[in-house]
Amino acid sequence: EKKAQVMDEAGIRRALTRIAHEILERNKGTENLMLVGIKTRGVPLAQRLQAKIEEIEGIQVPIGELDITLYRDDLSKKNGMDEPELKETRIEEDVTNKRVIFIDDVLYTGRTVRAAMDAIMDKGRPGQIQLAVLVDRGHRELPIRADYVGKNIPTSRDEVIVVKLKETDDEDSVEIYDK
Ligand code: 3GP
Ligand code: 5GP
Ligand code: MG
Repeated sequence: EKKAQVMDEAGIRRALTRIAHEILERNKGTENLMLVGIKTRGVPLAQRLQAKIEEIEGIQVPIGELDITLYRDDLSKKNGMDEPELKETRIEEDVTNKRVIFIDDVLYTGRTVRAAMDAIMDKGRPGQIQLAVLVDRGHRELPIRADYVGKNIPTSRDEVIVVKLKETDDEDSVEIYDK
């Protein structure tokens, strides 16, 4: 059941424009930057940030993607615990000494990001890893935080944030639903 729309198309666009500027400010430009989208919706968000950074700086930063999916086995189901696992990596550039910025739609427990850090560190030694998310809904289970946040949306565990993007859905919106 839908409870509220918290971001519309213009709100998402403004949040991504701000995050693009924050990324450039914090990293003093584009040197060694690499954007890595976490599938599904982190990938179009990374592409949009890449385009905005190019508009601002005239430089196209490299982009990659990780597919991390919740993995359920009998043991973890019993405990009600799902662990995210890496399914696929598409990162062409060498990550060594790069400033890797993960991009995801929603940050929740932090377990997906932990799996993403494992995956990237298997490929080399990044100089830094940063995290940008469109929505932080709280309820972290690990000591992980985002460096760039579109919007903080305090939620209960019974709620779910539905993120729609034009590239994957019919529109740009962020809505809160009851599970
Ligand atoms: P995404 O791949 O675009 O991030 O996790 C798979 C999909 O399920 C996600 O899409 C996400 O939008 C959606 N989803 C909605 N609620 C939840 C949730 O509570 N946990 C997870 N892991 N995914 C959720
Ligand atoms: P975490 O691993 O931090 O618990 O969850 C992060 C991942 O799960 C994100 O990639 C995100 O897609 C998904 N996720 C968790 N909660 C939600 C939610 O409420 N809405 C959406 N859209 N995705 C969620
Ligand atoms: Mg996601």
